[in-house]
Amino acid sequence: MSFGATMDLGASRRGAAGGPLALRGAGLLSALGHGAMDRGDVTPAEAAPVAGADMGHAAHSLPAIAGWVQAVRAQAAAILAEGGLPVLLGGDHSLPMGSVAAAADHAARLRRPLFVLWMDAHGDFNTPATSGTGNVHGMSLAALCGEAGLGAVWGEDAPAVVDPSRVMVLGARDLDDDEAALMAARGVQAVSVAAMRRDGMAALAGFLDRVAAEDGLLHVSFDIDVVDPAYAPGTGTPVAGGLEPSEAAEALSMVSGGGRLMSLDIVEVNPALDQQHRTARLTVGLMRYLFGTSMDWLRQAA
Ligand code: B3U
Ligand code: MN
Ligand code: MN
Repeated sequence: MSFGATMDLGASRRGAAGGPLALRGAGLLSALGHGAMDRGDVTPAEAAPVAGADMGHAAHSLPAIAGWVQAVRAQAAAILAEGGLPVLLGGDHSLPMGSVAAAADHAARLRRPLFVLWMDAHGDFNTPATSGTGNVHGMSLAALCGEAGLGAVWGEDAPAVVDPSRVMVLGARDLDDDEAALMAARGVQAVSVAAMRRDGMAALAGFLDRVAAEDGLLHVSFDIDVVDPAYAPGTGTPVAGGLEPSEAAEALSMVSGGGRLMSLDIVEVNPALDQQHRTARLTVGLMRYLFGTSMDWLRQAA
C-alpha cells in the first residue's frame, strides 16, 4: 500500500518532492504486485513551534519537517493497523523518521524486534552537533537510534525508536568522520560497496539470518543514491562507486526471500535531476526484485 510525501526540505537541492509522481509514473503500483493500492499523498501537520532560537541553523527546516514526519507516521501506522505493508514514496530521507517510528510501534505491539536495513551511499548518522550541512536527511537514522538534537520530531527525551545494533547501512561509501565514529560507537553495522564486492553478500546474509533467528520484522529504507550515479543520476547527492543495478537487485531479492519485510521507504528520487526518467524507472524496476514481480526485469530492460 503506497503513499507519497512530497517534501524535500531535508536536502540541499530541491526536487525530490517530485519523487512520488515520478515513481508512480514509472509504474510503481505494478511493481508492488497484484492488489497493491496507492493512497495518494499525505498532508503535513502544521509546523510545531520549536524551542531554541538557533535550532533552525543546526537542522534546517526542522519544524516543518517534523510536521511531515508526523503525517507519514500516521499514514504508515494506519496501513500497518489494517494489515498492509506501507510503502513510503519520498521525498527526502528525513521522512522515514515517521515510517520507521510507525514500524517500531507496530513491532513492539507484536512483541517482535524491529530490524532496519538502510540502503544508502550515506550513513544519515549526523546530529545537529556533527553535521557539516545542517541537512536533516543526513541525520534521520541517528535520530531514530536515539541521538539527541532532533527533539522537535518526537520530544526531547523520547527513547530511541530503533536499537542501533539492529541496523545495517548497506552500500555506504560517503560517511563523515564524526558520523562514522558515532555509528561505530553505537554498533551500527556499515557495509561499504568495497566490502560487498570483497565478501559477496555475506554481511547482508548474516543480517537477514539474525532477523530470522530473533523472529524479527524488517523495515527497508531504500535511498536511490545507493546505486551508482551512472545508472541513477536523478538524485540530489550522488556518490560515485555505487552498486551496479544487478547488485542492488540481488540484495533486494535476498530480502524478498526472507519474507520478513514489514515496511519500505523509497526516497531521494529527484526527477528534476533525472535524465529521461531513467532513475525513476530503474528504481521501480529494482522494487520488482523486492516484491517478486521482476520476471528478470533488468535483463529485459537491457
Ligand atoms: N553526510 C552529509 C551528506 C549527506 C548525507 N545524506 C545525504 N547527503 N543525502 C550530510 O549532509 O550529512
Ligand atoms: Mn539517505
Ligand atoms: Mn544517500
